[in-house]
Amino acid sequence: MKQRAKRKFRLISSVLAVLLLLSGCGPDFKEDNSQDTVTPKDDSLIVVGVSQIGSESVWRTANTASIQSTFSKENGYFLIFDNARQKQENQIKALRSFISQQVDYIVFSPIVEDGWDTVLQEAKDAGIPVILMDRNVNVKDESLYTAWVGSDFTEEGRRAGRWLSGHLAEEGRGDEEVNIVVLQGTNGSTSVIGRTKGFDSVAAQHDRWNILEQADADFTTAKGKEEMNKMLQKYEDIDVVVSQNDDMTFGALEAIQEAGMTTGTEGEIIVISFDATKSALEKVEEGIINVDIECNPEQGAYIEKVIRTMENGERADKEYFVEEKVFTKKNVDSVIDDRSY
Ligand code: GYE
Repeated sequence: MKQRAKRKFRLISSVLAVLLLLSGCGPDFKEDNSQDTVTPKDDSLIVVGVSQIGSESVWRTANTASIQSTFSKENGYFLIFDNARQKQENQIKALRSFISQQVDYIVFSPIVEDGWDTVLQEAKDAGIPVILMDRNVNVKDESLYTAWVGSDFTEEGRRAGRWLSGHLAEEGRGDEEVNIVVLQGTNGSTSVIGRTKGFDSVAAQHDRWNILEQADADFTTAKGKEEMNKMLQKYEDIDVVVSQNDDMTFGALEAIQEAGMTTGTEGEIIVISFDATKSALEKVEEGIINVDIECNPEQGAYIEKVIRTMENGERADKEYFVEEKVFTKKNVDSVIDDRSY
């Protein structure tokens, strides 16, 4: 049997086993049964197992949509999709299930950077290439994954810092003391590590920028609101909120409004956000959010390029950076109508 045909055979048997388990004839195999359980009829389909972090943000939902539309049957793929609901242990389980199903490729977005060596070694031993999407891993041996596709998070953080520096200078406030609070996303994730490092590197060049606190708000609106509320009670004079994604920004905006304060181009508090989803860009247009640092979730095509390269027997690059911009009131109109997420 050819390699792919062999894999298909194993896949069909494993999918049958999963179906049995899901029908109640065995232990609870998966928390999420969103994976496609239809066996591929066509042996030429490339089988891709995707482990997504969860659905914590609008960005994440758009990222999932990009994957699902790229790895379709029409495009020659058989997609097995698993939503890990914010748990690393669920991602590890999903990866192991992809390995036992002998998929052709594993694509996954690691929730945090640490803790992947063992399972990635298992994938490598099984001869299955792993492509990292969005976030990165911290592993001793980089050959444990084939390629990474995502954003330059450190540059995103620097962009936020550079924008703030330019904005304060434009307003003639370049010499003033500036009090900054930061809402951070999932602790230990690449996006948080990079954005924090990038912003901090610019802040370090400004003696009068005081970062009062960096609070962990998990990339969600509810936590963004909760942490912002606490900081508003703790600090009297907040000049800038740096919120590491739009979902947390929405929570922060609610908290600020409820506290009777204003934000944005004409307001008391400067708001810097990340992601640039449509609803946040509308707030940029209204002048409620000052600037949104784009993070591009449409990574499906980039990942497909990696797979096509490998299918052609060529070596893929180790890193692929997606394209991103910075949006303020001045240029937001150029993108807002075409934003699908
Ligand atoms: O900014 C946030 C999401 O890792 C880039 O994760 C991603 C981040 C994104 O939930 O909204």
